[in-house]
Amino acid sequence: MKKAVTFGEIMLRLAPPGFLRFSQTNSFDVIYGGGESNVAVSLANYGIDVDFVTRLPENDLGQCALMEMRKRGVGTGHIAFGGDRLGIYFLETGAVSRGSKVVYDRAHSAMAEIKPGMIDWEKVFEGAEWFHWTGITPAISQGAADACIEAVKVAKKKGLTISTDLNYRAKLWKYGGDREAIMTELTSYCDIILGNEEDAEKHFGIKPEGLDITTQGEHVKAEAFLSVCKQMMKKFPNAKKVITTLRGSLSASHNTWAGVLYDGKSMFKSSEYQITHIVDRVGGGDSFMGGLIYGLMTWSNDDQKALDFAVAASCLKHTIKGDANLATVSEVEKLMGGDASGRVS
Ligand code: KDG
Repeated sequence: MKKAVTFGEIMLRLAPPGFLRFSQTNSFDVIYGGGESNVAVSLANYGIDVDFVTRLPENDLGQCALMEMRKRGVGTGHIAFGGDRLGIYFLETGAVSRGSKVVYDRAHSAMAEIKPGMIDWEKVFEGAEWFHWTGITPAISQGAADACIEAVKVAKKKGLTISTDLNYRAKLWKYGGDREAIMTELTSYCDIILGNEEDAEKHFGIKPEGLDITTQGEHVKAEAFLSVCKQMMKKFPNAKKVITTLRGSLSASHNTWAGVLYDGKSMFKSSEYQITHIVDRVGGGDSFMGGLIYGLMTWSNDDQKALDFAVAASCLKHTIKGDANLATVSEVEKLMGGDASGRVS
């Protein structure tokens, strides 16, 4: 069976039930989430042998996060233990004209205090063919950034395919790390780079040419995104594929296409879906990434199919409560097999 590894922080998500505001609620719904654990759950659901690597505190909350991963079929054999706390994030779910709110409580978490040398990457990558990290991990702390650099170096040496979701998080990067330098170094090891136009601009100053996307919204042209992909490939010549998604497209409540994939020669444009009823939009990008990794691992010669699988997987995620996508391959394929512009309700 094909084996993949993801590396990052899993957090406790505490959200007021329904659409209550923080100031109204007397209780929180408990869910676990994190960009890289969400991708691991997607891959496990699709039948990929996947390990999630992180650092957890040796207390009951760390144990709960560990059990959550095990319950979802994700390998936990290389998780490090130590430190005092599990990261938490609070989520107030918004509505169409009132955005959701996220409050992080993850400073000094076990994962934020990880350091190089705490994970035996040679062992982790034995038998693995894919390694995935995201821009969230180096944003947590210098130690997490250094551990991520250590991981990509070993993954590269061992010949794994390395992917990233650039995942710019405005509320992180508070520890004083040089974001552009760190992200440039890490991304230079990647074969597959995913990001939206905000990620490309904030991390690398790359903007779509010839179009003001802030005024164009969803009518933005695929060619503008192709220009982002081309600039990214120029900056990161090791990359084999760059995928640029339209910000908000993976969580939008209207008709939209999600983005383009560029392999250095051809551009593939994603299919279009209408999400008519959103249950939970958190993790839309991670479910896209999980679908994309599965698609590229499964149909190595069919980028269009991999992209279409990723978009359909992301659409289905919006019908599922929680950060992680619990849709199955057959559910995603059923949606892909429908009308070219499908409908999820
Ligand atoms: O992509 C979804 C993630 O943002 C969510 O699961 C929480 O990892 C998270 C983060 O750092 O925001």
